[in-house]
Order: sequence, then structure tokens, then C-alpha cells
Amino acid sequence: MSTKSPIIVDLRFHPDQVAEGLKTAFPGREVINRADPAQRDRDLSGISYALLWKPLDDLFARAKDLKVLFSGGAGVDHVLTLPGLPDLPLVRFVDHTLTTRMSEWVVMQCLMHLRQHLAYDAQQRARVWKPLTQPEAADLTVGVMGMGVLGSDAARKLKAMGFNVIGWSKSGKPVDGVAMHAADDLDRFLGQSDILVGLLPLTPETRGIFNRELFSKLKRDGALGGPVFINAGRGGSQVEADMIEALQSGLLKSASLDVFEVEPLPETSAIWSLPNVILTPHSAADSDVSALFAHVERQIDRFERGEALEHVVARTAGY
Ligand code: NDP
Ligand code: OXD
Repeated sequence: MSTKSPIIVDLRFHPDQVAEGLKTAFPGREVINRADPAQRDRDLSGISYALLWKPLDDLFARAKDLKVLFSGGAGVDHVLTLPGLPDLPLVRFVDHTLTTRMSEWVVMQCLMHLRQHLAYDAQQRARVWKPLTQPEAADLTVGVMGMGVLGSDAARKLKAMGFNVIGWSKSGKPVDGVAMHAADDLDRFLGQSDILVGLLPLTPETRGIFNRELFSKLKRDGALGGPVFINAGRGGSQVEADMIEALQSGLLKSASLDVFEVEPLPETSAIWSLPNVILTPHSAADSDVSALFAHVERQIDRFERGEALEHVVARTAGY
């Protein structure tokens, strides 16, 4: 009989990976996997921990004795808006596997725009052999909005590729080797950015921040011939009607998008067929389930030893 307190796992992603990962995760701890129909109606009273991502509607009504909540992802907007959310510590997912994946995606997208991949892709399909004028990374400034765990790692790796990198965050707190701009210095930051990378959490302050006015403030006379917008934060931060118009009118030269106002992106969205957009299905940095379970177990160990939990979300700030 296990002496460790059980955990509820209520994750609406990769059910096969979750089931497989749970075979070895949380040693000595009973796991109630609510993605398994056979476990959905289990008694949840007396259980202290829940790991969740888009949980079933009845979770909080049935699990009345929770002490700590764990987000299945780095972003917590989906947790903070859950009906009936209890006032408990919420720990988000921070792990090098996720950070590394995001930086790979961001660096890849910046390089695709630098190396004019969209134009060469179109030329390949039309069987056109035509080398284009090629600027270097050092000719461009990448502005990263959101310089937290993900933004600061991506900035470091972009610098290693030779890009000039500047950062924008609420506090403007220093990040090694990056010229930082605080929230009230947005216009100056935008005016220097050839490529804008969004790695912001979705909060009331960041909802709709990527709009026509913001796009019009980006640097326009850089080596790419127009500004590029890259977003892997949250789709709720972009005003898609403005963004589509900007991509059609040339206010934005091109974009890479991993996140959308509505996901999955509806089949009817004009974004699918914009020739100057690279699109991925919210897969820039998937949570690795084994790393996620190990991170949760580590935090439970800390909690049970009486140590402070790490990566706890500041409820009022919303991230
Ligand atoms: P962090 O909490 O570590 O960093 C958030 C950053 O955003 C901080 O620099 C913070 O500023 C800044 N920020 C927050 N609000 C504002 C604001 N109003 N004005 C200016 N700056 C602000 O988050 P992570 O880096 O771990 O993750 C960022 C987001 O990436 C997640 O919230 C999630 O939405 C998204 N994500 C997307 C994934 C994908 O696959 N597409 C995967 C994982 C995450 P300060 O430093 O001053 O606090
Ligand atoms: C996350 C995500 O927040 O995958 O981790 O978007």
C-alpha cells in the first residue's frame, strides 16, 4: 500500500503518451488518470494534488481537498479562467525540454525569414532558379516581447546566430547581453525591431496587444524590406483581423504563427492561405510528458518537505 498522497492527472493532450508516461511516473504514488474513462468517476475526496490542462468540468466540484494545482503547460491563462478555480498555489511547467523546443522554433522561424524561405519555396514550386540578395543576421534586429524563461533563452540563442537582439518586458529587468526595454518604452523598442517575436503570456494587459497600431510602429526600412511578426505566446494577444490586413497590405512583410485567437484554427480562416505566412499548429514547444511528471513529483517532494514551491503563478499578474 502506497503511503504517498495520490495525484489526479486531468490532461487533455496526447492521451497515449500520458498513459505510457504514467506507467513509470510518480513512483509509490497512486495516480487517477481522468483521461481514462474507467477512472473518470473515481472518488476524488481527500486528494491533495491535481495536474491539469483543460480538465473535465467536474474536477473542482469533486476534488474538494486539493492543496496544490499544477499546470500541464507553461502558460496558465487556461487555468486561471476555469470556473470554480480554488484559491490554491498554482505551479506552472518550467523545464529545459520545453524551453529548448521553443528556442529551436523561434531561431528556425527567424532564420527562415532571414534566408527568404517563403520566396525560395514559391520559386521551387514554379521551377524558378533565381538567387536573391541575402542580408546577414547581423543586419537585423530581433525584438523579443516577453523576456521570461522562454524569451530570454530564445534571445540568447538568436544572439549566438548573430542577430542583434533587444527585449521588452513588464519590468525591463536586465537579461545578460540584451538591451532591455520596460513596458513604458514600447514605441522605442518597436521602432528598432525588424523581426518581432511574441513570447508573452495571455493576461488582461496583453490581450490584443499585437494590433494594427503596434504593427505600424515596427521598423520599416531594414534589410528585409519590411517587418516580420512571429508569435508563439498566445493567440489572444493578436488581433487577427488587423494582422491579416497588415499581411495583405504590406504593413507586415511576413509572419510565423504558432498560436491563434481560436484553436484549432478554423478551416474558414484567411490565415491558412496567406502566401507570406508560415503556420504551425500550437506545436512550437509541446510539453514532454515524462519531463512534466518529473517536474511535478519534484515540486510535491519540496512541498512535503516544507520547502517553498517553485514557479508559482502570481494570480493578480496572471502569469
Ligand atoms: P514567463 O512568465 O517566464 O515570462 C513572461 C514574460 O512576459 C516576462 O518577461 C514578463 O515580464 C512579460 N510580461 C508579462 N506581462 C507583460 C506585460 N503586460 N507587459 C510587458 N511584459 C509582460 O513565461 P514563459 O517565458 O515561460 O512563457 C511565456 C508564454 O509562452 C506562456 O505564458 C505561454 O502563453 C506561451 N507558451 C507557448 C507555447 C507554445 O507551444 N506555443 C509553449 C509554452 C508556452 P517580467 O519579466 O517583467 O515579469
Ligand atoms: C504551454 C503551451 O503553455 O503549450 O505550455 O502553450
